[in-house]
Amino acid sequence: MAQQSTSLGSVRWLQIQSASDLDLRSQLEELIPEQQECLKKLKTDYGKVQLGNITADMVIGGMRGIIGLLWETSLLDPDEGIRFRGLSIPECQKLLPAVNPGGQPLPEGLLWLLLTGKVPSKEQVDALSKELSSRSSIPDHVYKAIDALPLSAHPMTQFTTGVMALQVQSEFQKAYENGISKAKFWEPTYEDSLNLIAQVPVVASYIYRRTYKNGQVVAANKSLDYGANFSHMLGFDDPQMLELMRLYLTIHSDHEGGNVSAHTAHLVASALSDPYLSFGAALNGLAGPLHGLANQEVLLWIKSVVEECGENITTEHLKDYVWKTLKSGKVVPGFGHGVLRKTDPRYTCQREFALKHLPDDPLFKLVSKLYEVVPPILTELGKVKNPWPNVDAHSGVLLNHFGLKEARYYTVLFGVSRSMGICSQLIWDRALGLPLERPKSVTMEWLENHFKKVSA
Ligand code: AMX
Repeated sequence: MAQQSTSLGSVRWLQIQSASDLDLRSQLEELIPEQQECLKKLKTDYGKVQLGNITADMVIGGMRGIIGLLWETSLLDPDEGIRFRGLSIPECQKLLPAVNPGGQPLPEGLLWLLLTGKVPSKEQVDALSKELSSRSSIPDHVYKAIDALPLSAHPMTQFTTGVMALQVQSEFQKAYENGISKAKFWEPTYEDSLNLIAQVPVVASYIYRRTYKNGQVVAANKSLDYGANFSHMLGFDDPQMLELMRLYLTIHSDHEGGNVSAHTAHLVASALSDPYLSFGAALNGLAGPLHGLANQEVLLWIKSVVEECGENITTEHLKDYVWKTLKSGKVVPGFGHGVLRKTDPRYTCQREFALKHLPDDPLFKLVSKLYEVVPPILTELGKVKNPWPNVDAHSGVLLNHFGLKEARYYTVLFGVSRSMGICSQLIWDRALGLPLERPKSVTMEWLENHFKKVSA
């Protein structure tokens, strides 16, 4: 096994694998005892050391800035953006295996990285692609559960329903009922997680075809990689769209632990709910407009601009439109973030993709114009902590360009990708034996009395 130099700093386990070791699960079997020891040592050495101060503003303001979770798979820097196991998005684009040299990373490679902290070889990624493909069959009752919903049901409602119907197969639930020992919890969690990650594209594409293409389902092509096969099952085979899907699934996978969907999964799983229950809960959080649904909202909002003012709207008119949105008490979707304080690198890499593949697309041009117009306006408002665009400001126009135009479906794509980040961490939650999550809540009266007492 060749060791990569540590020039990328914080990457703890970055190694290039030899082609011989193709089994992801056996990699984890090696890593888990090592990481359990690390956590034990951390608790012994620093367990009682204080970590920051909590103010009333943080308690009232949605726990912003409170360090309160362990999340191993990724870390978010307010200025730099996301790092997956220490690797930034451009580093992932450079180091993770691709179908073609210099192409977009294969999402299976990212999954391997998230789970092990190691950059996989192309052979390992190919083996994982095959494994996911072999785990992707869907029991009939799942389709029936989805079909019980009207076609008008929001695709995210259909998606959660599908995931909940898959839950009846949970290996973790069965093992728990059979009295599995705590030390082995991670094993059925791993099985459920890989099954779930393998199954969600099939369920998601079924929902798309059912809702928008008269139920004409496209069969899987098992020779394709995970992202390409998903795009194929949705009905899109343009090679550029396949590359977009690989990029899309890679960059939406994980965004550390405190965002609504990741935190929800972690919280629910802390009650030893299985990965299906936990991921289903996460999807319900992702379906909120301040979180994952923002990608739908962005495209609908952009289309409303075009409808009212045309594609060639002037900068001055666009400014007026943004102000009109704000004055009607709405947010500008796709801008702002709970943690980020600069342009989201997930936005930047999508912009680079657009500049390369669709520079003349009129909606891309509008998105570029918004990049100039919106931040100064949000800054002028005076209260917005981050005026810059986030991931959702860009994804819709790319999908729209390649024919995936149904904005109400977009959050499902986000959810498919998020299964990789969330499930990777859930496996580590069980491997590290992380406990039930139970923060303390207080009332306004409690806070008032507390501050009176401490200031007396
Ligand atoms: N448009 C208008 N107002 C905005 C704004 C935006 N894009 N972003 C923040 N603000 C407002 C907030 O609503 C808040 O107003 P209030 O004090 O009157 O309630 C004020 O600015 C301060 O908010 P903040 O501390 O800067 O942001 P936050 O951490 O509370 O919220 C977020 C972050 C993302 C919910 C917010 O920026 C937002 O609503 N953005 C638009 C929706 C969006 O794009 N969401 C997707 C985020 C990425 C993701 O999860 N997929």
